[in-house]
Amino acid sequence: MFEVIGERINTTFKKVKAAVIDRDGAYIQDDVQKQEASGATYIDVNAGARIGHEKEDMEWLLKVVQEATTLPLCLDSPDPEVLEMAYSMVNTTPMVNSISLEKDRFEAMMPFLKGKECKIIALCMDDSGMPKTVDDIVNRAKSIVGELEAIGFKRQNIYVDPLIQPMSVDGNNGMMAMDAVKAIMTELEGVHTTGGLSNISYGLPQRKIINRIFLAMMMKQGFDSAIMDPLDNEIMAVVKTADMLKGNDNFCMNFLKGVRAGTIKA
Ligand code: THG
Repeated sequence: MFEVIGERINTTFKKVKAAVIDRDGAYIQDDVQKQEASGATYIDVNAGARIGHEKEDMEWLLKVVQEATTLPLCLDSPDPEVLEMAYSMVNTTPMVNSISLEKDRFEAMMPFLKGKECKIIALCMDDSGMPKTVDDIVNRAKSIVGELEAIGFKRQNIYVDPLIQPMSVDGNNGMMAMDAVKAIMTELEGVHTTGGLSNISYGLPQRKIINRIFLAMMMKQGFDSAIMDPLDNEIMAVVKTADMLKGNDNFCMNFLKGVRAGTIKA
């Protein structure tokens, strides 16, 4: 099944940031419930935007979010200390977002992850920066998956993030991500792939149409999860329709259910 990681509880959104500053739990809980009702299977929680307050904001958000849903959470921080605190607070096995090959982050995360029960997002990032070629991405994926397997992680619990970069920055970024996903899903059979879908459209107008079509193209390559906005009905229709076209929907039952519910329409 395609996993929809709802991206909306993130303090880069002005309204979320304001709600966090005001400790307005009702706003956060309403948003979480809307994401769940729209088909999110994980709720991403990111408190990174208020510099110096990330830990306390994350702690408050996790308490408030878990009062509103039993969905598993995607704990989103570059800071291993914040992730450890967040891990200790969750009621359901989470997705930890993320680990990378950057030395400081890798060395802090590995001892913490050893023996833990969780899913993990592995970024194809190292100290030399963002990947520049498909080979960069795939080599980093192999290296980080190997390291995680060595401490006991099963491939089914590893979500490789190829790092989707904007088309407005380089016209090759779309094909680079698509080719990388295909190679990762073939050469590291059993892992999942995920990533911040809307990165692709950053800096361009009409972002939603770009995100929707890119998702369909990525799903063709085996992309089986995304950090995205589940309140965009059209992109949720893309998820169900692409899954159906890939043959993952017995007798097109889910597609037909969506049509009858009115959520898939042309
Ligand atoms: N990979 C992984 N995790 C990630 C990302 C990724 N987590 C964060 C991000 N990328 C995915 N989540 C978001 C959240 C918000 C937005 C985009 C991706 C977003 N924010 C508005 C903006 O920046 O324009 C905020 C402005 C507003 O509307 O208030 O679009 O790639 N593993």
